[in-house]
Amino acid sequence: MSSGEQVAKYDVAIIGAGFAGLYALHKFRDDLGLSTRIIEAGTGPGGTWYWNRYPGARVDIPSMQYSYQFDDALQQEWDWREKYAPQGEILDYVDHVVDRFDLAKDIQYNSRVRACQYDDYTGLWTLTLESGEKLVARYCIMATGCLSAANKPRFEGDDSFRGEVYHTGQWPHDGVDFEGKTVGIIGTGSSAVQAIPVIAGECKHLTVFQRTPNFSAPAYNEPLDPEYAKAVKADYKAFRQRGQESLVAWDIDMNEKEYAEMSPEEIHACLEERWKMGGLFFYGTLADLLTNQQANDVVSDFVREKIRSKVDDPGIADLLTPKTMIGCKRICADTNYFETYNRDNVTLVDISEQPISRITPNGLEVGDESWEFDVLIYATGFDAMTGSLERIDIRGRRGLTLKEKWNAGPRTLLGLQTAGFPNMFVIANAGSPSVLTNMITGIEQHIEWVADAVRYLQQSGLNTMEANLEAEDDWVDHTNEVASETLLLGCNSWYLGANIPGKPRVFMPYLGYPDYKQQCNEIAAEGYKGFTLSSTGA
Ligand code: NA7
Repeated sequence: MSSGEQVAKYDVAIIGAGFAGLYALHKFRDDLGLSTRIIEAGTGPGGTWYWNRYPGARVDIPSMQYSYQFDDALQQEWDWREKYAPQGEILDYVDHVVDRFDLAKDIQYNSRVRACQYDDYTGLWTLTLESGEKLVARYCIMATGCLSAANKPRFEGDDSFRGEVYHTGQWPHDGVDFEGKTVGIIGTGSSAVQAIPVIAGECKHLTVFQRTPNFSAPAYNEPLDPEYAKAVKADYKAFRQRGQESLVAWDIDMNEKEYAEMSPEEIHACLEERWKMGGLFFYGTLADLLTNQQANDVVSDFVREKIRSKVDDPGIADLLTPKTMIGCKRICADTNYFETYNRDNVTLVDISEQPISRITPNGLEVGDESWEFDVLIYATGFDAMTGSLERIDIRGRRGLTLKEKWNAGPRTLLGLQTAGFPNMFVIANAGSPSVLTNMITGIEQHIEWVADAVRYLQQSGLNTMEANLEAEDDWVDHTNEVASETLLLGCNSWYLGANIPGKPRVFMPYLGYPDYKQQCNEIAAEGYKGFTLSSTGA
């Protein structure tokens, strides 16, 4: 930094203007009275919902629950239009929140953070933007999201394709006109499951390249029943409380009985009933769905049968039927996904044994077969959770990089801090329930915990908080132990980093929101046990 250079100074710098960053700004600026700035790469707020504009994008948690609960007036005044809000409606809500809490004036858009460097002597973080601009802050809030770093696998010849190329996670703001066009899509994860039925209805022909079929339950999306919304609003507190007590941080109306406690007839009736509830409610079938192989098998087989019954061609039905356990990856919530393969203008190509060989100027090749199209869509997901953090050059004490520190997988205490990186707080990412829950509820819990911690520091005349290595090691062991009690380690998912070649195989999220929250509260009550609180710099 040259001596005459003007560098803006803040108490708190927040990276990302998604749900986490926006609430953090409100909390730190308006409740704690700290000078706070959000740096955001996009041209508007919304995070994941700003980028993921692909056709059919919508939330898979009911809108009445996928929203902030920190302000009762906000939840009373907002009216959701659909049971599962589409991407545009979620952005409307985000805009409303930005206006209501006057957040825009402290958000710097169009600014991607290239590096964050901690100074051991001053205890301050310097953020360097891609433009070269720098800013300094004592607290650094990484609200960078879990599904932000798009994964675009490289294939031989991938620059040679002459048509239009898109990634579902970086969709153009003006949309894509598919009329009269032939389209190829790689991937059949949640994004593709939502996009495929819509694109098939708009384009001339759609070819789907599938490596692994996915479990999906119908969403039964519809306009939100105003009477239902009214009833929820009449006692929103109790409704939210049920979410707070749930394993996944939203009211899923969980069946509390395990496999062994029910007769086969009862299980079947329960499965049919859950299928009618649809979407992620299907996680609530049996209490031991993710911990008992027998329970999982019976639920998996039920959904496999449902899938087969929807697809006319038995060969295609077979390809679309998942062989893995249900819940290995997040169950998708779809609208006519499997039925779309009954259309004349849709072709399914199995690439499970013979991967894509190369991209060509007109399409792609799989072994000896070539496929041609005008538009190529990568629905290939994300370098989930850690990806968005590791794309920033983050350096903590004595220049230690986060990348080096997390070389063998993310290491955190409560998912909130990592030793060697004082005053850096990571929101809803690896080491916390995050993606296994209602993200917004998890985010609010995190921000409130961090804000309380900063308030505690201030009241104690201190300004620095850092996870202790030993406590962090214990947390990593505990997170692994919790995951090892489930079936989730035995199959491939992005929870384990398995979708990114070379990424360490570590189960990243923490399973169990209420337990997690209780541990956070206990640690705070014990004066932030496991963290070192101190004073650094002036
Ligand atoms: P996902 O769920 O990670 O899905 C990505 C899809 O892309 C999946 O079907 C992958 O197959 C496929 N893929 C990835 N790389 C390749 C290559 N190299 N070749 C062929 N196919 C590939 O991402 P989404 O965006 O759909 O969903 C992300 C989350 O958003 C989701 O979990 C919800 O929480 C919401 P694979 O399964 O790896 O064989």
